[in-house]
Amino acid sequence: SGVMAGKRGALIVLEGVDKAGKTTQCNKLVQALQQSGQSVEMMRFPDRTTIIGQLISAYLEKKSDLEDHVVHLLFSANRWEMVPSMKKKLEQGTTLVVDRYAFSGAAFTSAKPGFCLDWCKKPDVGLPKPDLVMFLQLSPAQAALRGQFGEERYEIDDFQRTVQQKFDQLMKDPSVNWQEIDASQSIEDVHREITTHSLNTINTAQNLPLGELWK
Ligand code: Z5A
Repeated sequence: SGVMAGKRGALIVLEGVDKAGKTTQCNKLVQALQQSGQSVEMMRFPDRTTIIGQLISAYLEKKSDLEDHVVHLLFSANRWEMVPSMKKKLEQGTTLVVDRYAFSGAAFTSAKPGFCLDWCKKPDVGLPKPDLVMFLQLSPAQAALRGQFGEERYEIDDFQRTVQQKFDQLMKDPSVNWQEIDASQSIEDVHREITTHSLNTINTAQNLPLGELWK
């Protein structure tokens, strides 16, 4: 932390149930931050472009079957493989806007029979800790108005309700900086709220060390 040391970027995560608008909002946030002169990049998990990501993608598209523990560990490995480049970018002052993270990992697997939330969190313990996690809150009825579920694995009404309950449990953890967002508002209103929270976070994070998740 010498006199010339630059300010680090912020790690900002968007989470939420299916069709809450995470991808829409990540794109808009990145654009807005770029226009305000910030160095910013978008990331998404799963990142389907890597070898591990391709295994996950085939599983989600039901082109392959994987044992439930195995796929959970692959989702986690898909995050860990990005950690060196994430840390480097953050240190260089680039803010990362991330579409889903370890919270989706824990919520989706623990919604399966025979899994507990605690086990599901373990492989992701120590990941770069987000400076802010915005949870886009949308009721199943409101989500239904945005169209049918797709064809991918997990896009089933009952399962999504259980996932929501797991997210509710995760949001009770005060060691994570959660911000709940009412995702039933218009795209522009949600965007305004998210941008305000993000700019505040970018300002406070630059003077704080990057944390370790769930540790
Ligand atoms: N998964 C896992 O199991 N473990 C893990 O560790 C991780 C993920 C990281 C694929 O993820 C699956 O992997 C996912 C979780 C699991 N399974 N499910 N379900 P993904 O990120 O590839 O999932 P996705 O299917 O791309 O995202 P999504 O949840 O379906 O969509 P979204 O990003 O939240 O929403 P969107 O695409 O921005 O918007 C949906 C539609 O609503 C679209 O037509 C928009 O134009 C519209 N929209 C958006 N905002 C609004 C508002 N405000 N009003 C009206 N309409 C709106």
